[in-house]
Amino acid sequence: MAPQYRERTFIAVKPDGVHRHIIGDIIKRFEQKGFKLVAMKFTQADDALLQKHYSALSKKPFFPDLIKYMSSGPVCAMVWEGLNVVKTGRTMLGATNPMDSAPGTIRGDFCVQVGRNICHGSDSVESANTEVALWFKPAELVNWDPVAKPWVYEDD
Ligand code: IDP
Repeated sequence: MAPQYRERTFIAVKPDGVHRHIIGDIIKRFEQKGFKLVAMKFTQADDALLQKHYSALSKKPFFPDLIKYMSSGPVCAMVWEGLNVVKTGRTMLGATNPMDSAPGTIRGDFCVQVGRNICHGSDSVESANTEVALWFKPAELVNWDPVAKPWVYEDD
């Protein structure tokens, strides 16, 4: 498969999304779009993992609350693959603050406040690679080709 179709992003349903039973809706949107699930785990993240994951935000005033929120319950961590999946995944999630997220986006449709915005998505290819490696072992990433592949991609 051509390398541009192999781009990967890290998507996680946050504890509020889990408690509110929105895991299925989020998976459904990525599946319907045509992206391919490569890895998924239901897990309770510890503070050490979350501090690494959000290290770029460690100086923000909301950082302690963010770690508390993200460690307060299970998350559904996933890796999705496909053409332009990082940028498209962010578009599907909507703006960080649900007050600014357009209707039709995941955050625009399912949540209200920035500190309870139900879903994470990598913001660049570089951070996606870092996040995938932080949350998953290489052996947990499944290599497979969906039978629908030629119905999603023109030339592969
Ligand atoms: P992103 O999740 O859309 O990439 P970031 O700026 O990286 O946005 O922030 C990470 C997470 O931190 C957000 O998704 C949200 O849960 C939380 N967050 C961001 N800004 C605020 C804030 O102003 N107050 C409370 N929580 C915030």
